[in-house]
Amino acid sequence: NGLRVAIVGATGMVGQEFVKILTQRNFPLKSLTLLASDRSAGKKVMFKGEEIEVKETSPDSFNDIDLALFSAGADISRHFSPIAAQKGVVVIDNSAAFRYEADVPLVVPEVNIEDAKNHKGIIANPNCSTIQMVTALYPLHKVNPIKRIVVSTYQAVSGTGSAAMEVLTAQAKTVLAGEPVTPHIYPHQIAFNLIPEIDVFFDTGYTKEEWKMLVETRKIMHAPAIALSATCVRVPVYIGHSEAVNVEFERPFPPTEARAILVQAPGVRVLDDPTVNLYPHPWMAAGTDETFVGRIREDSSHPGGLVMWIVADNVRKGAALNAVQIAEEMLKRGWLGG
Ligand code: 2RA
Repeated sequence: NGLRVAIVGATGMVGQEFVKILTQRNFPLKSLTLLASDRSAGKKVMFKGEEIEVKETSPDSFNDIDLALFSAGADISRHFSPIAAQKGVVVIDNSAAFRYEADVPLVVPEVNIEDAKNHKGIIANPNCSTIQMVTALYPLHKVNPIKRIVVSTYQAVSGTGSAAMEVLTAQAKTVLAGEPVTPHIYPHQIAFNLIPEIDVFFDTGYTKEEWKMLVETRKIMHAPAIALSATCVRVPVYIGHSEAVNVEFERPFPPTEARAILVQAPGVRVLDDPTVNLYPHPWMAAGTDETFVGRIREDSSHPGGLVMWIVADNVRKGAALNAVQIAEEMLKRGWLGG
């Protein structure tokens, strides 16, 4: 038994994490097909001690497949996801291609797995910065509805891909050698710097990454009235997105009550004791599966409001793990395979 799974974008950063996570979680596999562009076709990837050859993605790639995990960019998803879905494949797509379509579920398992039930073949994986934030905020929203969120993000370069990680390394060495840096991939030097620009700018002055946090949070939490303002910043960190979040609720929310709820929340780990410098940070979060929360305190600018610091591995919970968890939960409910 098990599922016939295809990974599209298998040689990319998230694609490789899919392979790792399927192994780590012992996902029930009947077969694993690794797909990528013609440039990557022929590469070998180790899986459970065996070498699997990467094939070029084509329509026929999806014959006899039950589940396809996509992380190959929006263009590839837009082209191949409907072809796969037509063949009866369940697609979980990590790109932004279908996230905002009304009839495509946008799912964080700890928040709205029920939405996955009514899929029409494609389920969208949310943006990494949205996933960790709603994983932490939804348990609070359930007991005391959120009215307004102000969030600043500190996003690792792995969000851009493995080439961006190499750029950070190279630029750091260049700076330490006292030589001038030529910007690459990013509009400015990223080593020892901060870049408040992720994705394109809109004429509102917000970027598309900031817009995604607003639209996706409302859709996942079924809370169209939530007000949200985001500032998304690229930081010289390899793995792990961090977020400073101010939250206003319908009623005052004492930090002690919030902390007690978060300690029980699915997928959340509270690390919050300033007396021993205990709070999450990207270096400790990289490679883990949880969404970490610390620095929980009353918002001094809005009595009854909360401020907190949320950190997660953007390649795992922010992308590959969340998608695999959707598949696991669908399997449990009989919405997949069988
Ligand atoms: C980023 N959230 O961090 C975007 C896409 N992964 O670049």
